[in-house]
Amino acid sequence: MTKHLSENFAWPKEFLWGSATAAAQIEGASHSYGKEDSVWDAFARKEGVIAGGDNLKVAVDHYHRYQEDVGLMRELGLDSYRFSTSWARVVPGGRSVNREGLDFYSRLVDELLENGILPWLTLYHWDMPQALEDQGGWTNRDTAYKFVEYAEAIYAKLGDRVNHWTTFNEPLCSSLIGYAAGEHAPGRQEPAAALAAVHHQHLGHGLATQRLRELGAQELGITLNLTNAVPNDPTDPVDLEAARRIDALWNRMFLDPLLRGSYPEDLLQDVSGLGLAEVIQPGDLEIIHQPIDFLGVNHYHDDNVSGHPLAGDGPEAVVPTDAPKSSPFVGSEYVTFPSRDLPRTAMGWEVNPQGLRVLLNRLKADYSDLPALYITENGASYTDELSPDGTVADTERSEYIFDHLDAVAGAIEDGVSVRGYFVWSLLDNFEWAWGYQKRFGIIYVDYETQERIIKDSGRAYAGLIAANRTMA
Ligand code: GBH
Repeated sequence: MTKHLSENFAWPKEFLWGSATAAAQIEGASHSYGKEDSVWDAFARKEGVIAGGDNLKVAVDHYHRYQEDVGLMRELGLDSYRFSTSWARVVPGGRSVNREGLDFYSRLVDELLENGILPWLTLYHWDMPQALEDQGGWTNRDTAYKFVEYAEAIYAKLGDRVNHWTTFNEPLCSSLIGYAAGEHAPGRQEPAAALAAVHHQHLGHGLATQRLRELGAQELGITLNLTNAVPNDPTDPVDLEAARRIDALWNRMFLDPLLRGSYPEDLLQDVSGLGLAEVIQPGDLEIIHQPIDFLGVNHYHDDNVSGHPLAGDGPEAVVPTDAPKSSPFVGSEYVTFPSRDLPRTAMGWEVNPQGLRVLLNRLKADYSDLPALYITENGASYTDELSPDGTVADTERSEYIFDHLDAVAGAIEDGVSVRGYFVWSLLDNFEWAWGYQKRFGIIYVDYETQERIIKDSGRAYAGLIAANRTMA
């Protein structure tokens, strides 16, 4: 690996070094110990929606191997572990609370604390009980209230030991990709439903934040995936307009209600006719605009955006109607993402680390009430080879991680308050629509034997953490 600024940077003393996973991607035991179908279990049974026909039944068997996995976290020297609880495990069938499910998370939290690792808990990383989806899922306003009941159940069990609570992980994905593009569960392709899903997740966030605060939760926040929308040609008004739309839909549609208590005006215009305004009830935005203690930022890549000219002129201009509708770009289906001359990961995503510095600075500049920032996900998929000597020389992943840490260090130098970094992911795991074909772990998993092997990137990351501990 080449030398990086982040290796000699004076990281803030309290900077949190972590790694992240999500329940559905690692646990397995998908129909055991009282757990029933999540939307992802049901989705995976459909023909042709998951690469290789993969499913979540065993995943990386974390449910049975959590002690070994916490041992590995300790070996890496992690300060904190970001994980999620499964709604479908804790409230199977959306009915009553499953004690066995809660006990599992209780054992996990105890194991973490005994090993000196701070638990960083996310309530929703996409695995709603299928029974609730059958009642409309996130298009149904009641789901926001059901989410609060689920949050209360978890808090009652773990509130004495968990201080860091994240309501949602990337509501963009579980709304736009799940309900509009249909590439994620529940696999619906209905733009209006996707916007209702956005609003009801926001509402669920606000209500749960209020309730957990009343119950005494210490640190409350949400995680968003944020992506710079870069105009392909910054001198072309068509590209600038396309980038504005994507920024409104992918970033500001989430940031503004949470941090300002309103949806962006330009977004409301872009998606007018798709029912968003109709699902917003009086008082909702006050609930959504709860004070939060941190904002989690997931960042992987920038989007290079171009557009087609609008049909018509001035305020009468409209998006051409021949646009493909089955896309996550609700109301902006006509935009295109031309490829640039940049390296790419195995996902095909551009590698452009300084984009993260730009993004963090933009958040600081645009939101006066910005809470503390944590990078709650950043990482990369590459084709890993397990060599005969039992090592994985994933130099590209190490470079990716350290290049992004350089960008975080740069943002801290610029005066942005970034308090921690969680690598995605601790373990190779079920990569949603890509099944087990894409590996993101800093720990390799042999899917036949479930053997875990720390990759070179994991060792490099552990080295950085250790160096900072000595300096502190
Ligand atoms: C995260 O989402 C998830 O939280 C995590 O569970 C997942 O395993 C991890 O990332 C890796 O995928 O349509 O080609 O322009 C990632 C968020 C949002 C990143 C959509 C890619 C668009 C790619 N993703 N984004 S494209």
